[in-house]
Amino acid sequence: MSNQKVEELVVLGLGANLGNPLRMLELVLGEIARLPQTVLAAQSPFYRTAPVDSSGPDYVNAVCAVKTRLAPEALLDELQRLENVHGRVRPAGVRNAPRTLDLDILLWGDEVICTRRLEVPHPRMHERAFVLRPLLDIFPQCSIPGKGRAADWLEKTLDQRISKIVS
Ligand code: A4P
Ligand code: MG
Repeated sequence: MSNQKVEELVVLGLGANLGNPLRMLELVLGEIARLPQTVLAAQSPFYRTAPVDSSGPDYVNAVCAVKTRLAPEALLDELQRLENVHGRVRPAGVRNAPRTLDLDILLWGDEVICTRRLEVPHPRMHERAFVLRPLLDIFPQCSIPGKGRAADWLEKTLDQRISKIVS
């Protein structure tokens, strides 16, 4: 894929490290595929990853790409609803607390979005192997608006432990 082809594609990041993270991500991918006005276009392999600026057990992470007619904040509403349905708790004052499910909007085509509720590209995605590895699996030429080639950023994350889950 090239950026030109996927301009309308929205890339989502999925992560979990409480409960049964792999099962959770499999389940939620099915739910994302059934969101209104939304089609699941691609999904990455699953990865086991060490917590980055977080605590608790290893995470399972993946990314997926959707085509959607929802507006960005309407999609965010749907993703937060899924997080809540699956028992996401946000302990007051704890940054990056362990979680049953985290759904982030990573990319919205080549757009830059900055509202009170939403920052896209996700401001930390380029520093994280748990985003970059699965992103490059489904989108090898990916360029992050304002940051450049995702592959170049991945080279800077070699200290972050990550391994593909082979099923
Ligand atoms: N928000 C702003 N921009 C966005 C966006 N692009 N996508 C706002 C989603 N939400 C966005 O999010 C807090 C607020 O961010 C939301 O209300 C929304 O309006 P949250 O999901 O409640 O909190 P969070 O997940 O702790 O924040 P965030 O920014 O997603 O955290 P990070 O920085 O992504 O860190 N280590 C491993 N190995 N794997 C992980 O998945 N995840 C984190 C989360 C840390 N370490 C990790 C992992
Ligand atoms: Mg989040």
